[in-house]
Amino acid sequence: MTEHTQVGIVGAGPAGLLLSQVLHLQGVDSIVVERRSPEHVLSRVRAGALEPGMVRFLREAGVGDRLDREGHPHTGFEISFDGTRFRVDLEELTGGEYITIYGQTNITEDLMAARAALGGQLVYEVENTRIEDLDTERPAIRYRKDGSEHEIRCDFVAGCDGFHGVSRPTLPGDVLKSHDRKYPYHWIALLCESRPVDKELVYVHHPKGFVLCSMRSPTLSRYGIQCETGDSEDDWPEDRIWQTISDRLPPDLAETLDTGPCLDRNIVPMRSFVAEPMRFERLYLAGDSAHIVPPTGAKGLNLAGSDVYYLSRAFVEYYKGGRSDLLEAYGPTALDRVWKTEWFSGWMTQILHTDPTHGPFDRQAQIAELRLLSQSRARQTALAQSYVGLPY
Ligand code: RFL
Ligand code: PHB
Repeated sequence: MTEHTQVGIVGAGPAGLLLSQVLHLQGVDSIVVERRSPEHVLSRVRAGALEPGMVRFLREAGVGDRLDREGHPHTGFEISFDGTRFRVDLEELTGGEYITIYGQTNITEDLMAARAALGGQLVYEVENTRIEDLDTERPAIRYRKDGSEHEIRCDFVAGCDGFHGVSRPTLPGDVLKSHDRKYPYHWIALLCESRPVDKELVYVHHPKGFVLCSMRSPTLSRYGIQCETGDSEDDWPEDRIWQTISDRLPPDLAETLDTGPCLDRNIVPMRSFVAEPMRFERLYLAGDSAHIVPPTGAKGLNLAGSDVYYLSRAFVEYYKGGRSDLLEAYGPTALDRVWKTEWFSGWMTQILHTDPTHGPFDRQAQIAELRLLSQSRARQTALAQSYVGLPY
């Protein structure tokens, strides 16, 4: 069966859903195809900290109501190292900006509900997705569903299918350039039924390894514990999780640490990755299909948001204003913000984790950098500006 639309979107994660929603509000048609079931997409916990730019964009997309009601504003966070702790006052250092804690699961749920309310076309549980005829005026997304072949003919394809999707590998080998950095440690990321250690996020540097203390609500805590690259979820039973967090926290926080059942645990490989170009013929990559950041700076979802912002503007200008310059500029515009954010996420990762390949010199230099950061308003201002996100 063949269907026709303006923009064919592969992937119904936050990038694909947000793109189809924003396009719809501007009168541009799309169809989204997704490999998994809606329940599976919603079961992925992942990100939680939203930049103010992302919050504004979600409101603009008509999915700001629950976010404004249930999201928690955070005007600062703490960094703990070498027996001391300091606060980075985001609001004061950036002239009033702050981040909002609101889970990716909620955003996805809100977007799914908004798409359904507006009659959005989403096809779940597709198999064998292929992107073809890119060198023609009407490329095709072909897939199998319920045992039969389907085809979507469109003007453009948006590849929003994450790191393991089919969009990026569709680019010819002599066009695609991949830039990759792997870190010699992973995280075990957890969502636990327990009181968060603090009102604000705490990033803990410790000789035995980093810990992120975050939260979703007053009774749900989110942790990221630095672990070894060979570890699996089975290596981390609950008693080991709580003992490790307690050992690495500063003593006053360890004393009041609340424990509870862990509802979700996931090994997260720490890597930085950028694919170039983000556009090839009529295929446009957005979100994790084009780039990955280590989770330390909380940027993965926010970067997917800025890609979708640039791409939706470009499609709308093309259809409404007959302009193709924004479509041509999409790759370089998005990549400029991606690379700056890659730099920040890599820096934040490297100052906070204990690198097993480091010798005594690098370890001392890392502590010196944290001391400089704790003492310098200029350095904290630079950190705060990147943490709340570059403007778009
Ligand atoms: P997603 O969310 O991966 O969605 C892509 C969607 O495409 C579907 N798909 C296909 N559909 C059709 N045909 C195919 N052939 C397909 N192949 C794949 C997938 O099923 C999926 O539904 O990418 P998107 O939309 O670009 O969104 C990006 C964010 O999800 C991502 O950047 C963040 O979640 C990254 N991330 C984190 N970011 C943060 O900012 N803070 C975090 O704490 C954080 N934790 C995480 C994370 C990513 C994780 N991964 C990738 C496993 C924790 C984990 C475990
Ligand atoms: C989260 O709450 O999931 C989170 C917060 C901050 C980070 C990474 C993840 O740096």
